[in-house]
Amino acid sequence: MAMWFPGDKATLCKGGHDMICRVCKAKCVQFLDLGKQPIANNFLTKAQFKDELFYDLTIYYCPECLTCQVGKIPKMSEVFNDGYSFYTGTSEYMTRHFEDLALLIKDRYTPADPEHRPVIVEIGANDGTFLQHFSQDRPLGHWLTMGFEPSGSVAKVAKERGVRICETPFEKCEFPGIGNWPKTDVIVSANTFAHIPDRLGVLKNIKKILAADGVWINEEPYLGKLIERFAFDQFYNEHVFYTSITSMIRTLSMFDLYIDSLEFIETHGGSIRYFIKHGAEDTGGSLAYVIRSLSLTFEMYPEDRLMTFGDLVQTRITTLQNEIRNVRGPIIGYGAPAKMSTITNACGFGPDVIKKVYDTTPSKIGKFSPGSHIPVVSYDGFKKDRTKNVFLFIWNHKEEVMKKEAGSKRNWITPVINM
Ligand code: DWN
Ligand code: SAH
Ligand code: ZN
Repeated sequence: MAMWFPGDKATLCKGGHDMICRVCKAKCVQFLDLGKQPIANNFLTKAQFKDELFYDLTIYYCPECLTCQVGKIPKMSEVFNDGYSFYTGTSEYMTRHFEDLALLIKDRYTPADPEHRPVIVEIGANDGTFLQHFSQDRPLGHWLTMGFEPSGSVAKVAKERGVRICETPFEKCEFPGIGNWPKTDVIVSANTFAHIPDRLGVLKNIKKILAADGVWINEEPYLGKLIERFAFDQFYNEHVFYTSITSMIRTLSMFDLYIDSLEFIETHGGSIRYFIKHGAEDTGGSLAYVIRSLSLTFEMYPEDRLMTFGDLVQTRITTLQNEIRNVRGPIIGYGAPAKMSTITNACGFGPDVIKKVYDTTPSKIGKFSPGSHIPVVSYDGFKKDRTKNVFLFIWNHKEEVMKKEAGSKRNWITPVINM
């Protein structure tokens, strides 16, 4: 049975040394406990309430490689399967983002030698929003492609879009198990490297298939932005790792990989796009200098900062509970992302607090949010619903939402700050 008692589950428990780093095997230190949480993307029917799985959502950092990571997590097959409910294509902004990335790859990485057929692999291809630009009837159709996607629900949509999919988890694939897979010119992973507990397995396979002069483009939310915005809703079971530039440098160097360049991007609440290559950075190079300086400026004293951050998140939860308590009149939700699971369960917001949440994903509509059991209803009814107070769970899509809802007079409530 779900528990909705504010504060009950968000008790502070710090300083434990009972977890081994998934990257470098050092002892990790806990800096945040977000209590019992359900599987974040597991939107469920009423009949499924009684069998719902909960786990303890605790967040650690590693004092050696500085990688932040969750403690215990459910089995991968309980998370990424035929019922997986996040579809990249639900956001127009993200759809354009991935189209732009395909164009960037075309411009920068089309081989000079017309005889060489370029090869691209995507890890976490989801519904094919990105790789569809490389399917046969498209201008980039001459690229040889493979998308790795273990979640059957989204893989099906990718295949319907003409994308070649391998449903084996990337790190488990035995190359050349999928035929004599050639060396890969470009590997793309967006919001996926941080999802795979066997980080070393991923890196091992990347080393195996990446061409000597190939590039691995990896995008993921940036820990620095998460801290700045108090975006504690980014903590949930799917997000196993929370990366800083420093931790990325240390992890990659274990595999003789390095960050050739990086870009700060706006997606998913503030992310970094890393361009990673074989070898070691040129420590005398100007770019390496900039990257090191960035990590030193933003990521100094990570231990102190993370412990303090853990405390501040607890305060933030209390503030959010008070803010919601003081709202006059009913509240409805906008968007039902995985992040809503962490917020509603950490703050104790059930349907008594947020009556329902409007969303565009067909497989979520008619179901209930994990743990907090708020009904998810079709976005089609949103405009007719005159409720003034709207909790914007998809704050990371604010620009897109505000464009869509321009002119609608609402009191928008966002859970993050410093936007
Ligand atoms: O890392 C991850 C990112 C890439 O996507 C995954 N672990 C899971 C997922 O995170 P999320 O669920 O927090 O994603 P979003 O993109 O913040 O939320 C998507 C949800 O919002 C979907 O259910 C669709 C819905 N939506 C909507 O109802 N109206 C989205 C948009 C843009 C809208 O206008
Ligand atoms: N790249 C997309 C999807 C991100 S969600 C985007 O940025 O929108 C994470 C995706 O990674 C899910 O579709 C999930 O099924 C997939 N995934 C999870 N574990 C994986 C693994 N071990 N190998 C490959 N893909 C994986
Ligand atoms: Zn470590």
